[in-house]
Amino acid sequence: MAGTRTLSIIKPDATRRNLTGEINARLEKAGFRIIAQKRLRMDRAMAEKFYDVHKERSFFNDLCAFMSSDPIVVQVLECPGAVLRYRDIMGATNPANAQEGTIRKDFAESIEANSVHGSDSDENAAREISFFFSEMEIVG
Ligand code: DGI
Repeated sequence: MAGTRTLSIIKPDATRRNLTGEINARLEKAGFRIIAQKRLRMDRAMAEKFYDVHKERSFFNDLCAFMSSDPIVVQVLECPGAVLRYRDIMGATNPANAQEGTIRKDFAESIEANSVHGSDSDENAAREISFFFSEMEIVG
């Protein structure tokens, strides 16, 4: 079996700094297959819908403004145990707390502009993947 899936987003701070290729190289070296990928710009309403679970949080408005401030690259990643594996190589939400060698430790600018998103459970991965992709666009 090829593994399970997670939803990844290369965030606006990373696309602005031309880091898409570097992040993709890390993902592939870590054993992920990028089985779907597209670049798009979310509008504010789309960001609010995607982050609906955070709507009561103090940072919700800032987060939605940031995520719609520039293009993002959304991806479906596949490998055994994809959700946990990606959380591992992504690093802690706040780059100040992220382990050496993680994507956020090496690239994130702040707790908000933290370069990448990864789903936090298989259930959320399925929901987030279908938010951005149809099954036809995912080629394993
Ligand atoms: O799953 P994560 O992205 O690691 O973290 P999360 O699901 O708790 O939060 C989602 C995003 O919201 C996170 O990547 C950046 C932003 N965020 C989280 N906590 C804070 C925050 N933004 C600000 N400005 N302040 C926070 O405390």
